[in-house]
Order: sequence, then C-alpha cells, then structure tokens
Amino acid sequence: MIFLDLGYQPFANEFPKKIKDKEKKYRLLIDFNKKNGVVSIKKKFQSKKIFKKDYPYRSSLSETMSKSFGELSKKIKDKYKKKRILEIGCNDGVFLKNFKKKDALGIEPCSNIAKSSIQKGLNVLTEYWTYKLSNKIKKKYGKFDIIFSANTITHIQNLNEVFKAINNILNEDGFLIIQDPSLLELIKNNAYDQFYNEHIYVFSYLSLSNILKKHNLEILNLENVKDHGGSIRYYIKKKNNKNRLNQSVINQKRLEIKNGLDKIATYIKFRKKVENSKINFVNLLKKIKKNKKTIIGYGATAKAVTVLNYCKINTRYIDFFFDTTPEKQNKFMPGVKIPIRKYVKLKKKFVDYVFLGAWNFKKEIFNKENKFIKQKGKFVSHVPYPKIIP
Ligand code: JHZ
Repeated sequence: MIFLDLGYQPFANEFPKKIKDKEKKYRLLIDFNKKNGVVSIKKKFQSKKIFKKDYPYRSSLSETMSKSFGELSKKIKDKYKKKRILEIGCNDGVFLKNFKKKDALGIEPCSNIAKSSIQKGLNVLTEYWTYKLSNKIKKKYGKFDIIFSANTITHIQNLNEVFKAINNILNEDGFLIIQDPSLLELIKNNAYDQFYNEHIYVFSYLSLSNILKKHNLEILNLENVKDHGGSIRYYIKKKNNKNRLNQSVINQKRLEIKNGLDKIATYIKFRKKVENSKINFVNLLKKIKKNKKTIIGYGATAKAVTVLNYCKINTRYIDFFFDTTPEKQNKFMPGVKIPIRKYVKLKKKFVDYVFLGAWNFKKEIFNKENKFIKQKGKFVSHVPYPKIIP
C-alpha cells in the first residue's frame, strides 16, 4: 500500500551543469508491503540508469565514515584472521583500503569511482553485482569467507538475483555482513529524506529476515550503528542447525514489533508527521527570510534533493550550497537549481543560517565549524523536526 507521496523528484545524484538544463522527474511514492513488511519506492530504476561513469558520490569525503569503516575492518581482521573478503559496492575504497590487496576484492560499477579505488592500489572490478558476475568471480577467485556490503544492496532492484549471486560464492561457513539505514530510525527521526531514487528499499530487521528466508540465509547477529543517521549492521549466514541467534536479533525483532513496523497504521501516522514537517520547515525558512537573514546549505546530499523538491525550496530561501565533492561543485541542486559552490569555512560575515543537508554528519560539521557557532552563527535542520540549532 502506498503510504507517502513525496511529489515529483529528479534523480538525486544527477547534478545539472546549467540552470537551464532540462531534468526528468518522476513521482516518488513509498510503498509498504503488508505481506513481507518490505518498504520500497514504487518506481524502481535499474542500476544501469543510475550508477554510471560519472557518479558523484565519494564515501571517503566524510571523516565519520572513514573512521567507522576503519573500526569495522579492524574488528573483522581481528575476528576472522586470514579470511578473504569481497565487498559489493566498494565506492572509493573507504572500507577496502584497510585490507591487503591479496585478501580483498571490491565490486564497483561506476567507472570513475572504481578508478579512484584502483589508483589507491586496491583490487576492484568495474562491474554491476549480478549472478553472471558471481560465476566469473567464483571461477577466478573461488568462494569467499566474508562478503561485505554497505549502502548498496538496498540500491539494487532485483533482490532475488542479489542473494542468489551471494549464495553462489559465499563459503558454507562464511559470513555476509550488510549495513544499511534502519527503517525504525528513519521513522523515529522523521527522516523521510532517506527516500530517493537510489534507495529502492529501506530495510527493517523484519523485512530483511523475510527476504533472506527465501534464500536459505538467516540473520544471526546485528548492531545498531550511528552511520548515516542510524543504520543496522547485520551478520548473516547460510542456514545451518549449528547456527545460534544472538540476543540482539531477538531484541530488534521485539522493538520493531513494539513500534508497529509490521502495521500500516504506523506508516499512516508517519505520513502525517512528514506532511507537518514540510509545513513547519517552510514556515521556519520564511520567518528567517522575513527577518532579512541569509541561508545557505551545507552538504549537497541526495537526501537534501528529496527535501528541497518535496518542500519546493529554491533560491528564494537558500542562496547556494557548499560541498566538498569536486564532481558536485559549480553545478546545481537537482530540480530546484540552487547553485553548489566549493566549500570554504563558515563565517558569520557572509551567512546567518546554514541548512544541514548532511544532518547525518552533524557532529563532524559542528566540530569543523566551531568558530561559526562561537560567532553565533545558526544551523537549521528538518530532522527530527524543523528547528534552529543551537
Ligand atoms: P551523505 C549518498 O547519499 C548516496 P547522500 C547513496 N545512495 C547512499 O546511500 C549514501 O550516500 C551512503 C558533503 N560534505 O554521505 C559530501 C561536505 O561538503 O550524507 C557529500 O556530498 N562537508 C550512495 O548524498 C555530502 O556532504 C562535510 O563536512 O545523502 C554527504 O553526503 C561533510 C561531512 C560532507 O550522502
């Protein structure tokens, strides 16, 4: 059942070069499948349409993610000594760079991004994750003890093929580790901006375990982590009567049921919260502009594209965005055409209010911009509700 309509949206990571550039838009409707609990966007695009040779997102540009994946890889190396690892969707090598080249293989379909990880000395195949590819890899490298994938599997339309391919090259005793935004955290934080064309699915424990069941896979352990505003790291194995469930799995299941993730009423309540958030956020920006103050954006994120297009926020409110990604600079925010500039440190001299497009890196950004905060500069965020900070 469709429970949320986020209006007409452009592709979140296709940044127009010119203000007059025409963009395709599609209706962003969010669906809840009562049978298996899967939450997904209604119109699903194939990877080939989105992940191309000029993809602009680089995971390594955030210190928070580098640190988080550095810690995880250390944990994996300590626990599974001398095991070989495969990463699906390795982006610019933010995780893989922590492993020796001979022990790790990455898959990345966007050739510009794959190139930058190859230049770092990593072993990376510029390919989409398919069953055919898994056969090719099996022939050349054999099966793997650990398969890791963060913020990627939810981006692929055909989950049956994804897990069939994983099963094909995961050792009988191997671990599949998946990390993606948590549906429960999304709902709690009213973070509707996690929905855009790339996030085809937003998993909960309940829905992912239903999907995995069909593929003879089960979640044995999980960790709630702070990455990207609240994610879950799932530890998955092939079904086996020696498998033991960790208490964390039982706790998460209880928590999701307690919060009604299996009930349509929860999603209807969420829709009302999102609609209120839109009204309150636009009113907040209007009030700031009425007082003749300036607002800019910080972090030209895919998430911000959803918010700006849903709330119809353009240069009447936000003058421009700062972003550290060279591929985004001197272009425009998709749909609303707000200019994106090369980042310079914030100063109260040139801006009063800063919209946190990358609210998920609030801590990192506040540390970096402590001078601006001392100068009484303010931030605005729509998560968990529209407000001025501090
Ligand atoms: P960030 C992307 O989403 C797309 P986005 C994708 N679909 C996904 O799942 C997640 O990533 C993982 C900039 N920045 O990570 C860099 C600064 O300018 O929230 C990035 O452009 N200064 C694959 O785009 C953006 O903000 C800074 O200090 O929503 C952050 O994008 C920091 C910390 C970031 O993901």
